Amino acid sequence: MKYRILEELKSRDKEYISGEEISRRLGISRTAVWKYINRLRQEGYNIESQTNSGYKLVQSPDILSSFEIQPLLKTRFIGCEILYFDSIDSTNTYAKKIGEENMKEGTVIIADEQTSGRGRLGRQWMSPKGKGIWMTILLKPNIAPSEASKITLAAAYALCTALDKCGLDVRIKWPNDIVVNGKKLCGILTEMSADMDIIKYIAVGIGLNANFDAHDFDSSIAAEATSIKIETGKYISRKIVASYILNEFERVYDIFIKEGSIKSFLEEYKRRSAVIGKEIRVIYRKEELRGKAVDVTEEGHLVIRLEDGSTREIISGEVSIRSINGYI
Ligand code: BT5
Repeated sequence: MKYRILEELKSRDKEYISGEEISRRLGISRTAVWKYINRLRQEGYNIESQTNSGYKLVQSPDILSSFEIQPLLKTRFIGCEILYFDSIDSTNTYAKKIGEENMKEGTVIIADEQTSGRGRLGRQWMSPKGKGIWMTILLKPNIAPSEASKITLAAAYALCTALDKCGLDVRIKWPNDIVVNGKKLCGILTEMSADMDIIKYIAVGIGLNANFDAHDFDSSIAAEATSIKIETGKYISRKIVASYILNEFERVYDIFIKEGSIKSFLEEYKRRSAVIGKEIRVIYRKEELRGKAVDVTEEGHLVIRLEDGSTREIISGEVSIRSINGYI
């Protein structure tokens, strides 16, 4: 009911609608209307009231609910179901719980805050309230499990094209980081449940730092992390950025599924790579490799030319890359 009242207010486009009209249209008492209006105010909706004119929506908060995001989507299936949480342990953990159930492909889980946000290999992901976009896209692709890591590449590429729209020049630090000016802006955590040759579901978790100020970062990551606000100097609307990401993700994912390959965006992906052409150090299954990153293959593997001149392909998912001098 709360959201039906919001719809009524939004339909007036910043003009007043009387409490009596809302109560008549929705079949509830005027006292009930008043109560719901107060709840919306508590959520951050700025609603003015005037004795003779009624209520007017002046401003909506930057909430990542389906109600706020869905009108901005141009997608067929990504985000058609959005599950929004004020606070959750981890959107990926939740996605894994519901992934086994009959959830629709493209369901998106978003939280304003994560209390146990996860990175790869049990690492922590800092996800404070209201500062970022913490979301997971649930997919059920009909592809071989061995192809799944390519979805991280597709997501990274889609994030780049989405972040272009925010005026940022971002780069991909293979396999799962998006960086800007050498600092980490966003991380991707792709998790899968599969039988031998069939995928049950894939959870693509995206953690994007939106409105952090420099002092908001924990001291352990402050030197390596950045946000859209720090880079552009402007507060951004998270719901708009979230909609860019979901729109772009569906576009790129559709290409990948239709063509069964990352070929059509691989060149552009490589152009945006933060590592190709750089001397890097790779920690791969506790072994340290040093060399030059020279390519990303159609399989999504990183090719390194080692110091002895031989080349080695590193598969996605188990690698940390640190340049010889620091984070990137
Ligand atoms: C990642 O792991 O970069 C994947 C992060 C995925 C987070 C999303 S949020 C929505 C969804 N739900 C989840 O629970 N997770 C996903 P990795 O490459 O392992 O990087 C983790 C490392 O990044 C940490 O060890 C820190 O050094 C650093 N880090 C932690 N929080 C950060 C932040 N907010 N910004 C930048 N760096 C961060």
